[in-house]
Amino acid sequence: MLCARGNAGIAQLYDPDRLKYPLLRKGKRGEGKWQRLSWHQALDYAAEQLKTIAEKYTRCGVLFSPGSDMQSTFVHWFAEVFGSYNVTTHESACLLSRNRAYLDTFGEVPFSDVLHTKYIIMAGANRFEALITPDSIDLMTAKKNGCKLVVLDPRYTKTAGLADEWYQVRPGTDLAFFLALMHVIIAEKLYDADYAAEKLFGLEQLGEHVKQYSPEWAEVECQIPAQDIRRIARELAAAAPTAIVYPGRRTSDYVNSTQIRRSMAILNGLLGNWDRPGGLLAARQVGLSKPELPEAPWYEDNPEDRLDMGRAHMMFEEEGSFKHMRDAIIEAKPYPIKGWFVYKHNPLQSEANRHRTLTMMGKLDFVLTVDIAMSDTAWMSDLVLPAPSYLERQDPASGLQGSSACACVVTRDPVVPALFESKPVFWILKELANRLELGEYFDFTIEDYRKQQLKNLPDGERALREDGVYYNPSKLYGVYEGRVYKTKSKRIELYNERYAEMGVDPMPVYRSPREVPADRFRLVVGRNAYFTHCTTQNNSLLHEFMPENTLWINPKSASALGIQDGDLVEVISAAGRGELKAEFKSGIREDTVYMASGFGVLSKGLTNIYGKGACIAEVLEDYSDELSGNMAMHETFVQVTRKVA
Ligand SMILES: Nc1nc2c(c(=O)[nH]1)N[C@H]1C(S)=C(S)[C@@H](COP(=O)(O)OP(=O)(O)OC[C@H]3O[C@@H](n4cnc5c(=O)[nH]c(N)nc54)[C@H](O)[C@@H]3O)O[C@H]1N2
Ligand SMILES: Nc1nc2c(c(=O)[nH]1)N[C@H]1C(S)=C(S)[C@@H](COP(=O)(O)OP(=O)(O)OC[C@H]3O[C@@H](n4cnc5c(=O)[nH]c(N)nc54)[C@H](O)[C@@H]3O)O[C@H]1N2
Ligand SMILES: [Mo]
Repeated sequence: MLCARGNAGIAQLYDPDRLKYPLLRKGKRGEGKWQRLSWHQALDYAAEQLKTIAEKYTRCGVLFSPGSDMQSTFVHWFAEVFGSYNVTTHESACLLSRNRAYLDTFGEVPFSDVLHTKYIIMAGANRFEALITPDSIDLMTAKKNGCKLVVLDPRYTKTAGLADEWYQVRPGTDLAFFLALMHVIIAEKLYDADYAAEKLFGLEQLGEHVKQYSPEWAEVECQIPAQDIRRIARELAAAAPTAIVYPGRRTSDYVNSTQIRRSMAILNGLLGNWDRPGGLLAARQVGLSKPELPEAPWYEDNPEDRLDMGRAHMMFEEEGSFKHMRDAIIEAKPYPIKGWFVYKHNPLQSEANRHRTLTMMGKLDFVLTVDIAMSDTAWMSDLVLPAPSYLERQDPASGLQGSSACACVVTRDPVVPALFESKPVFWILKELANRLELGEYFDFTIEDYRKQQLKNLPDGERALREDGVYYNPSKLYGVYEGRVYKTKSKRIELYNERYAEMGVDPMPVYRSPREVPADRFRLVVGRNAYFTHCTTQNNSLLHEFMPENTLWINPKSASALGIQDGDLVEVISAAGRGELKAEFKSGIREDTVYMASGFGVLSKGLTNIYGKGACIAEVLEDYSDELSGNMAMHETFVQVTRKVA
């Protein structure tokens, strides 16, 4: 199960660039002048700043952004008792559009039973590089067992390389492909009519709607041959219900991502694969209990809503949207935010349009970052607090579902004591709570918390202690028997009435993406297997694999611009620019370029990578999905020119 990053974890633990003690900014933001503080001084200072902002701007004047790890739950809890509902995480740069689409089709976000399926269409996902380890392993096993894998990607990824069929789809047009698949399946009546009558809502409307979307029509849009679309539709239907249109993971790509993902969800509905072996399964309950905590206080003077409220049609209430939050902070509308508590989140590298994030930070009086390294966001903060890495921490228990079968409870105990003066965020929050007269809400230990979480799992504590993991042997298939879907119609919604009422297309309507101008390329983003987002680039072991990022460019397009393999090029968009080496890749479309994230850092505290490569977050413009407010990172066009050395 260990991938390169897990194997290289020890170099993260002993990275000489680790943050070692609390640091207070001295010079201008980003100047890199720091004063070492004791924990006592640092916490007093932070509490003072938070109090001042709360008094002047209400408690919602502080934004919290907890990235995802097993202690971020405490940051959410702290925000709640402190009294701010302005919380936003990395999720609105990740998967919210997919979640929106599945919730609005099935009433919940499913897992795919990759291991047992016979046919998978994977579009806009790269499971053999963007590793979700159990799922990636399942996909490999399924393939060995004869499952057919069809991949759509404008780049020849490792997943494309191992697929049975790979289509270099025109970016932003997957919707045309999926609508055409439905066109064939419905026209040729390749679905299970009894199942449809019982479980599906709106099949008639869908049938009418997709009449216009023939494979011949789709071919012009997505550049996948009509005969292949027709054949794939028939193969898919023949394999159904043991067939999956893979729901995907990071779907922060287009302005209509929710509708693209909804077309995939609807197609899954038509395949009848829900709750069946080799299909889409409901998330499993692993049996953790929610610890009892005191009721959070209510603050009368707070504004009515989150700051980003209403900026997109259907945002998630607890998540909002980083993009819209940032816009609202810059505009100070409808009210000002002046403080920012950042935990394990590095928006200056992970959110599109770095200049905008810097502008937002310019509006803030106090930015506090808790990290293990001097990330770009830490570098631009006022107070930086050192945290222990995952090998040095005790964490609460956490439910984890890596694949359909792998639903388990995990936890973490330290392998080595915390290095330097690093302190877990739980401790930091407890100390801050004490200083803000909120101590009663943090009057527990992680051990107490974990005990409460495990109280309904008789074998839980033993399993975690001895096996390191607790598997809940709950039922995998058929959990929806006798149950209704959590949708308005109580069925699988091919047609969504709620959308129609809100003036949103109740079934996905195809609109052609903006044409890439002749002298530009579309920039797309994506993972590689060495790095976790923008975290492990500076890890000395992984750094050897990939010391800098390059611009993937098709040799034909490059040659037309006088660019040779390895030349330094400048990449310019309306948002920003970067300089990096060109790398010839014959497997990327001629109208598309790609670069990995996490390079071109501002922080001089990341000594292996400072000065290397370009920052994609600077180049990406800040489009967003119209429905969910999720970032849309594949909408940026760039100009590429050779730099004369
Ligand atoms: N090694 C590693 N593994 C990870 C992570 C990591 O940081 N490192 N992060 C984890 C996380 S948080 C996530 S969300 C997942 C992400 O997992 P995925 O969503 O599977 O991964 P991405 O790399 O974002 O892959 C998106 C792919 O879509 C392609 N693409 C771009 N435009 C289009 C288009 O219009 N149509 C189609 N069909 N394809 C297009 C891109 O070229 C890219 O290969 O990975 C997880 N696994
Ligand atoms: N260009 C581009 N942008 C993207 C993506 C992309 O593919 N390309 N993917 C998007 C997706 S899917 C996601 S999920 C987001 C992820 O975006 P982020 O969550 O911002 O990225 P990470 O790199 O996971 O982590 C952020 C910070 O956590 C710190 N950190 C790591 N371990 C620990 C720890 O144990 N404790 C503490 N306190 N800090 C720690 C790291 O040093 C880093 O500064 O990025 C999104 N943005
Ligand atoms: Mo993600």
